[in-house]
Amino acid sequence: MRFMAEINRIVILTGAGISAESGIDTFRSAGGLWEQHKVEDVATPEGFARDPDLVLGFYDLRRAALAKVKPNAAHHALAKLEADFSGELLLVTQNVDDLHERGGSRQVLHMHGELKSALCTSCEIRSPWDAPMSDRPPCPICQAQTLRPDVVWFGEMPYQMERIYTALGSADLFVSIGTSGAVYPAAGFVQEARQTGARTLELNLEPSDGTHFFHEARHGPASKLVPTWVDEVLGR
Ligand code: BV8
Repeated sequence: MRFMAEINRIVILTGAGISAESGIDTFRSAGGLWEQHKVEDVATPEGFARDPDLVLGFYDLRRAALAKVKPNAAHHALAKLEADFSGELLLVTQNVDDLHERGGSRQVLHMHGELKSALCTSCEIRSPWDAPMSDRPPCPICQAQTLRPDVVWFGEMPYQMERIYTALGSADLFVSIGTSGAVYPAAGFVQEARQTGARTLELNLEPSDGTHFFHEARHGPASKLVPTWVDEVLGR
């Protein structure tokens, strides 16, 4: 790792692996979410149009499960980094859970949306949401019974891409935590960062699909790797 004093602007990308030790299923490991359901049935606009009850039920279960899990040491370490790091930090997550926020992070960019948010397909306004949608509750804004999970499905544009690319363009360190590097555009962020001269570090249980793009890769559980790395950055 380059001498820490030169690190002023960090971009972090997290994926399902950072929440695995909290008890939330990842997508592509054995028994993961994509083994229980076909992606095209539950994570595409076409699947939602075809069978809205199946999709609303899938997200209702995942939303309800949040009450039974809690942040782990990796989430808490990133919150400590946000509080104590004197430079600029952008935390981008592909996760739709709220464990970063419950772990103490105050600025979290959910590029694939959030379970605890509802998007109305009539007025297109987002509202904080923590209840089921299968019973077609009315939109808090326009009352239409047309709420959908505020998550980015395959074929849909992830959120705040402009802001992410701007941050990648001026980062001096990009860290990828707990993601398989299987889904774009997130999987391409490491290459964006390298093009602008950033150092790149992968913290993951095992080598990801894009591990060869990283200057450095450390493999092991996030609850061990992330606190150690945060202490390094904070010079502890
Ligand atoms: C888009 C919904 C364009 C919410 C998800 C080429 C270029 C660009 C796009 C494409 C392309 N080819 C295909 C595409 C389209 C597609 C895509 O990438 N497909 C893939 C499958 C090839 N991408 C899209 O459709 C994206 N949109 O491109 O729009 C566009 C342009 C113009 C106009 C309109 C549109 C949208 C992608 C978002 C899809 N939504 N989820 C939800 O239900 O959660 S994706 C889903 O997979 C998750 O959101 C997650 O973000 C994503 C990646 O999964 P990971 O988080 O990495 O989880 P995974 O299980 O895969 O891996 C976990 C990792 O953790 C593993 O490596 C494991 O080893 C590690 N791990 C496990 N335990 C631990 C651990 N690590 C540390 N500690 C542990 N304890």
